[in-house]
Amino acid sequence: MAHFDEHVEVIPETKKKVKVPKKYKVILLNDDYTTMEFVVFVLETIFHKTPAQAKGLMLAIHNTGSGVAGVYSHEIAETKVAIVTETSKANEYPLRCVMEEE
Ligand code: NFA
Repeated sequence: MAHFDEHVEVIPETKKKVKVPKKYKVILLNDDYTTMEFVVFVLETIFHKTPAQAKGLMLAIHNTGSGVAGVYSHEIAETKVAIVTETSKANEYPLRCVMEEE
């Protein structure tokens, strides 16, 4: 008697802490060669800005050197950067796009 549990393994509790996912700013950088029209096109098609928002943001990037096109999860931000970079290269523009932790 009193030997029911002699083969019972005790498994240590594993981590169960919930982490708040970080957010990332996707930033476009000004340059002297990319056309304003192409930047507006990128902002409308890849970042879903209205024509008025796209024009305003493009001018802000042109005037200040950079601007935030959107804020996303790590994976979505990486994908946006890749799509902007590939689309720019395909159109022979040097437009740069980077991500930065918010
Ligand atoms: N500076 C570019 C031009 O005058 C326009 C531009 C805006 C480029 C925003 C990149 C980002 N044609």
